[in-house]
Amino acid sequence: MADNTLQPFVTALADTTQAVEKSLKELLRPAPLAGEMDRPQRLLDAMRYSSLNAGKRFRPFLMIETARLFGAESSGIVRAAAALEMVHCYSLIHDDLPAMDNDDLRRGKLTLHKAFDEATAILAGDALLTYAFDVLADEATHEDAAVRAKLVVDLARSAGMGGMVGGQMRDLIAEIAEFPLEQQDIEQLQAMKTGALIHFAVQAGAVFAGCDARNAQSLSDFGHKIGAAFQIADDLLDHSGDEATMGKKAGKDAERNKATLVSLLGLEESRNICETLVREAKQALMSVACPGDKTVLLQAVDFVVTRSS
Ligand code: GRG
Repeated sequence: MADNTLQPFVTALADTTQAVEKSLKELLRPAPLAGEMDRPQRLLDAMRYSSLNAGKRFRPFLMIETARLFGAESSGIVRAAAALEMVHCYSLIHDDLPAMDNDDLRRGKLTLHKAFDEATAILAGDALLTYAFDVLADEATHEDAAVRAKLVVDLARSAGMGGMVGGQMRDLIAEIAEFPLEQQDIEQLQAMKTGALIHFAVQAGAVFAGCDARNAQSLSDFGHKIGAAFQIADDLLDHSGDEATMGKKAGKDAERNKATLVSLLGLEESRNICETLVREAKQALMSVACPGDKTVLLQAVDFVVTRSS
């Protein structure tokens, strides 16, 4: 996965993975909550299949470590990180459907619609998305209702029509467009489709930490830059990565005529843009005034562009 020189980051990511898996298991238990009538076993199985024991948990890591910069640590932050991972997993489930990318492999195993069936995959995605907002709005996530409301609104705007879903729409339209998109349109599409949830991870960490406006702005810049670098690195991996290591099909972007910087500008220019984003992300992070150690987040920036899956 990551290069060995990133050891503190690798350890912190493993800690996040363990904490978030535990929280997801607990949240996806069979017993219904007050107000729920029942949790159908097949739906729970499908939700668990797609959200447990896999995935890098990079977004939860960003949320938890951003909050930790300011000494904020709580079981509520882990719940919020699990909620974000649920939204991410829903997006992957729906993205893999025949009506979208029509993929057979995700995180090294059969996609949900292949392992179960299409209707179950749609419902599992719907249920993960809905449940994420339940988790954020619950008092166990934060005692202050205003904080919970902010998390809910921020996630809705990052994941919805003006964020991830809107970006996915643009992505699908671009596949069949007569002319290739221009660079700034691709950048906006990617900021919406991929960047918005990554930005939310950092933004939510800042909310839990109760950051002042200046630090929140620096962290927002950090979130945007690391999100943009993440997507370009993903496109570079799709072009030259190894299918077995990635746990998903490679070469899909060219096959599906995806609008990417790699297809528009080529490998070298895309790598240059990615390197610039890495520098700018680190600068934004360095300008945050906080008591905590920034090492693992700085290393996370390097991980984004050196990862092999
Ligand atoms: C269907 C509403 C809807 C949105 C789909 C997430 C997404 C939008 C599409 C996925 C296509 C894709 C591969 C985008 C590139 C960036 C990305 C989200 C990669 C997957 O995230 P990772 O690498 O995955 O963090 P893991 O499996 O490690 O969690």
